[in-house]
Amino acid sequence: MSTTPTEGIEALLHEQRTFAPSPDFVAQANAGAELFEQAAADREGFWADQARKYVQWETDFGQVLDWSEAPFAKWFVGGRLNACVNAVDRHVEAGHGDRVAIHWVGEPEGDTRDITYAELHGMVQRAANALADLGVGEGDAVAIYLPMIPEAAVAMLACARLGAPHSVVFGGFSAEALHSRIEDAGAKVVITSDGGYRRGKPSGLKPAVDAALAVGETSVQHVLVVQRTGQDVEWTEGRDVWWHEALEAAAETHEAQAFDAEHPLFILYTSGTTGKPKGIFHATGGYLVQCAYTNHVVHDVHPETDVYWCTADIGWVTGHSYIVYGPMTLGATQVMYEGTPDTPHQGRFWEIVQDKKVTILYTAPTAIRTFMKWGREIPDRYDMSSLKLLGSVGEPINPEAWMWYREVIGGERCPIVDTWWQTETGAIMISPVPGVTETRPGSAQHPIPGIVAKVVDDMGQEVAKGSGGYLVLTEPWPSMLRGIWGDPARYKETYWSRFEGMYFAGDGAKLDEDGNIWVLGRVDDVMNVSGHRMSTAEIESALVSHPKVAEAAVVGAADETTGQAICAFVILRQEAVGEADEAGEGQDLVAELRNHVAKEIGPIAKPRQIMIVPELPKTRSGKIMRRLLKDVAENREVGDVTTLADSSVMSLISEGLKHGD
Ligand code: 6R9
Repeated sequence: MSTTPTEGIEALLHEQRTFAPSPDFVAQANAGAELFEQAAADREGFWADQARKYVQWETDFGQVLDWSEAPFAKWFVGGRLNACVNAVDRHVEAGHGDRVAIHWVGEPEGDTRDITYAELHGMVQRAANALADLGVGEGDAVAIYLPMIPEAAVAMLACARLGAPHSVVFGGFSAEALHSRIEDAGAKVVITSDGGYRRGKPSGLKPAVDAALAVGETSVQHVLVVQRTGQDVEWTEGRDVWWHEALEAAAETHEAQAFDAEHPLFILYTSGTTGKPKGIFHATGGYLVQCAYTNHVVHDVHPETDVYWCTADIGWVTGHSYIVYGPMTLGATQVMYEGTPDTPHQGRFWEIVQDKKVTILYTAPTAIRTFMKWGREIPDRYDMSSLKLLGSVGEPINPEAWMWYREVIGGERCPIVDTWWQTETGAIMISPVPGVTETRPGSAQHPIPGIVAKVVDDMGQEVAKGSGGYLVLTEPWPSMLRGIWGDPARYKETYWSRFEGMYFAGDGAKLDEDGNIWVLGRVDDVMNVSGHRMSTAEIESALVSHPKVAEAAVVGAADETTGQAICAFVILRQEAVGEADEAGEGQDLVAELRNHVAKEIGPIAKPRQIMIVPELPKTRSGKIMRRLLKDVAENREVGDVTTLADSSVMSLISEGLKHGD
């Protein structure tokens, strides 16, 4: 069985099975083959049509794309709009106020809320007024650090309503990580909650905000606190404000103003190849257009009839584009779930699908592989006949997981869309179009209409069918990132310098004989753990910040469930070596280091394995040869060591590890 995304890729490319959509699906599908023709005939004209179809403009745009200062793009030039009005107000105005926007399912059983578009409208207006009362206005950044509760979506939309870029920080990140993100964006307000539920227990969030703001000078003037768990919180008078009190005190109606299409909508931090996370920022118009368009043609959302569920956390880009901005701009009904898939039992997801009659499910391969491990008896207990389409995102999906998803979850009737995209691309780029494409297990297949993607070799030349190379985007697209917050040079350098005039995605890919694209995973020092991007450099610097660590090297090793797992090799400082040698101390130290990483970055960054070694393999120029460490971490015969400065290092490492067992 090939269990990892990149292992056995040769075998993958011989995958011959294809699945055509059923006539029933085709008959109701939002998109047909003509969409490809329209986009190919006139790409910019095509995007102009989508922009006017999916988004309500306060002022229509003139020029579709201004690429004169490439790679800095302007889309829908001169257009003015309000993202929140598009996601909320206009559905109420169109008479759909009674439609449920969010079927919210809390982690504790029975803790649910249904929120209609009319109710959402009331909430975003009050929240916008409350933020304005705290001094937030156009261009002021707001950090959001919340669990998966409706207020997270409301907070984002209220910011958008004011033209205040939001920066959502995943609730699993530590105080340290939160601090650097708050300060990099210069956030004026932080929106958080007392806590959230995780695996049946309340756990605190506000303490991390308090700690993040205690680090030193801060740009933050106020902290808005949602009451979720009711647990005790420390309170800083004058700074902290209860969300419910602020909303109650705020005016009921808020007149939204339109902003320029290029006005920044949000910043979202993602791991890069250096230790410093990149603040990716997106502009309002193009982003909204592509989110709504893709949610309509790829997920095939029919707002009047579907119940859509994207299982991502709002702290990741998938939650931004496919919980908040895509589905809500369409006026869809969706499920939002607070907890983990195994709380209180391993059938929780399927129980939700059954109870809420979910028709479209969008989740990640790591979750699918976990469900496979738990066994099909669990989903088999539930009635999932409501499902009509399944989606996958975040990492390559191996054909076994794809087939299991199709058979066990989709009852062999639902098309699967394997969607490739990134925080930077803002919305889906490569994916089957479900009423058109004959799907092939394990491949994201082809760019969607309006997008141009290629696989190129080292020299930037397109590769032949059957060959591999780098995934690039050769034309700008509406939801493309507009830059890295405060660092235009890094934007150019990271994405636009590898190949002349092309966006370098950082992923390796192959073309099969039929021209399908198979995305293989990162070719840089970014790992993909359960669909979350983690930088080797960031974890290395967290390890080295521990007083007992002299040097660290981190690699992503293949893992059956999480795709990749974090494996760290650590050289101790001289004074710590003796200590670790004493019986039992080594294990304690490993635990201490894992906790240290959790404290610095967050529990998701905890290495699966930390190996204490006497040396690290380096080239003569001093570069750590992660390839060799990967061999060790994956229990393989160590590869070519001829470029090592000291070729005995690898045997030293292997010897040390054997004794260490
Ligand atoms: C949306 C999201 C982006 C990286 C990307 C790639 C990997 C995402 C994938 C996929 C293969 C897919 N990735 N979707 N690889 N097939 N369908 O995940 O954004 O967190 O920025 O990660 O995830 O390596 O470069 P982000």
